[in-house]
Amino acid sequence: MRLFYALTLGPSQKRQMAAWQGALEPLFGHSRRTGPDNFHLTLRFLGDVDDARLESLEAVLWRTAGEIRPLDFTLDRTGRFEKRRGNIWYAGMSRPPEELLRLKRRLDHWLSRGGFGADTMAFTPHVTLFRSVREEADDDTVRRALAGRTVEVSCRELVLMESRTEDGGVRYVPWRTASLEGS
Ligand code: 3AM
Repeated sequence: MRLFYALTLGPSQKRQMAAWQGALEPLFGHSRRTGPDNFHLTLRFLGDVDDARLESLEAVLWRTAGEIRPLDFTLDRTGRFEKRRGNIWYAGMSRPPEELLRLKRRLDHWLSRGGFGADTMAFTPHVTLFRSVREEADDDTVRRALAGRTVEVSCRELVLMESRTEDGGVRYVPWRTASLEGS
């Protein structure tokens, strides 16, 4: 099973992300939008996992969620990751809350204790909007198109998500979900 840990967005936040895509799409050449149900914030990508390790990953989910309080963040900017086959554009945050950074640290801690190693990638909390962007507008044009929109997100759950390839597309489906219950 192909898995990753993530925070998910509610229906209203997903609609607002789709509105960001609507505002930005005319500025880009050919690109691929994240599907309306697939918006999420990845905390740690695992890749294909053997069945024998699923129980440990579930234990990491419960342990981490038990330590972290429900958290809020504001998506208030866009950013991009440069990729050879076309850039990724995302919604990001100017000020990631401390509890989100702590969540990432504790998740990595328990994964490392469980023998899954350290994360090799720097943590840039983001919600992907577009992939394979080859022609893009300059930052000012993008900012103007978004006209100061922000999206408030409240997270109450940590999700171990399955990435499924279906009919040529990818669908993200929660496999296990744990309430954030830290105090
Ligand atoms: O949160 P985003 O959409 O940026 O890009 C993939 C997606 O992240 C990322 O994991 C999330 C769910 O698929 N991903 C896919 N393959 C990856 C890899 N080999 C990867 N992240 C790191 N390494």
